[in-house]
Amino acid sequence: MSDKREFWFVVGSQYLYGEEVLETVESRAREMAKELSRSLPYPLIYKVTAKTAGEITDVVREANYRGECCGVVAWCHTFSPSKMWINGLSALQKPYCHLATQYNREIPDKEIDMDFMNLNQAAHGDREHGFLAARLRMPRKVIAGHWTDKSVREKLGSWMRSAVGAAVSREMKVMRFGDNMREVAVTEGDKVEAQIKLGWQVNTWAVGDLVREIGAVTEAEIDALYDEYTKLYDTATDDIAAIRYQAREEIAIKKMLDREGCRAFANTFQDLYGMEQLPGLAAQHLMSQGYGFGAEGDWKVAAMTAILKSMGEGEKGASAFMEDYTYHLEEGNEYSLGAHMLEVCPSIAADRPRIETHPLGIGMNEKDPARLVFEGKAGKAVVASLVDMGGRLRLIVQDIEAVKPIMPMPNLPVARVMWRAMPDVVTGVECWITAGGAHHTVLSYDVSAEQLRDWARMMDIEFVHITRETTPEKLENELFLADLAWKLK
Ligand SMILES: [Mn+2]
Repeated sequence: MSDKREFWFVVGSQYLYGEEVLETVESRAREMAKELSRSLPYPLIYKVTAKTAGEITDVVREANYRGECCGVVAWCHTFSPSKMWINGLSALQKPYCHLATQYNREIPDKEIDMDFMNLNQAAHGDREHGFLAARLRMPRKVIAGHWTDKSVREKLGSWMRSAVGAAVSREMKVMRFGDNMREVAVTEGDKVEAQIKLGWQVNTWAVGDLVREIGAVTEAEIDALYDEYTKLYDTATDDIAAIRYQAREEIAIKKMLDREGCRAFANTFQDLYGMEQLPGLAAQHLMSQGYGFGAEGDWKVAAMTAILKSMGEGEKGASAFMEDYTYHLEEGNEYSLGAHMLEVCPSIAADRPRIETHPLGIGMNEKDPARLVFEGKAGKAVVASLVDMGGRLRLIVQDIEAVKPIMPMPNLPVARVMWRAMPDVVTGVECWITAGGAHHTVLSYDVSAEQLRDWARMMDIEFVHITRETTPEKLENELFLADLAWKLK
């Protein structure tokens, strides 16, 4: 994993205007990068005022090579003939954003003359630059507006987070304990395709190795993590031994993940050989630290959970492994209830979670697993599902409005989130099922659909967005055309 992350600012110009203009362009570009960095989630580093094909190729080679460079932001202060960009941009392997801005906000009525026009012609230069990227069919983000505008900084910051998600994806290693749940289709997928497209290294480790690691955890290690649990969560059980066993599991899983550089893991209740409990609290507390998790062997949702977390605040944002469980279909007052057998991340909790222990009806549990129970936050969110369509990956994102659960459900022994899918619950379900979306998703309050669209573009995979405006008819047509387009690609 790369600890340092930054973005590079490359400004287009040419030698036509003379030294003085180029010096002005450079000093302004430095000022802009410095000022923008103050309100962006990652630093924007000024690199070069590009005047030749050689300079552009050099900076692109460097950007490709440097692990800390998560993307390139380009802007043309003056006209910058774009044939000089062909060799460089053709070689670019990092996410690319075209910031179509200009240094001055307003046209200076009295001062404007031909010197001003030559220096400040981004409207002209950015069109030339945009044509070339279009001609190269380059995946890119275009952001327009004055560089000091809040909306421009927010868009750029949001794109940066998507690019960090792309970097995390390329570094992703997923640890699998056990195979997929028997007979389940949607959690399957082509791991070679996932590595080619997304960079994920998805491999398996023996449950027996984990059991040995669990056995080697010391009481002192458990004491320390148990203390942390009690600081963060209320204890609503007398079964302290069950909580301590979850701590033991968490420590063992974390050691194995960190030793192998894995940022996500998947397990299955059908293969817990030698373990007393399905990891519940253990998986939940690991997720709160930024690790991804997928149940029933779902390595795709495990990696996606880690990626969406990395795109949020502090690279471990409010995103959680989620499952659509059951509906409330009261006419005019419909909701989805999301939960899981145990493993929902407490980063999405509305209040302080409680640790509870309850029997678990299915799986290999010898003892009642400890888990965190809480209600999810209210607010706008998305659910995202990555499915393997055979020959390509499809990311399906649906806008949702989470609410405080409309009933207490005192006998439900797991964390729960209640929401209304867009455009409405019933149509939303029709659209989701039409698109082939899974029951497992990542639910995120931190990551927007636009960020996921940017991420899907960076990874060159299909993106389907179900919004307030989506109808089953339009969606069906869109999926049909996309299917043809992706087969031709
Ligand atoms: Mn599940």
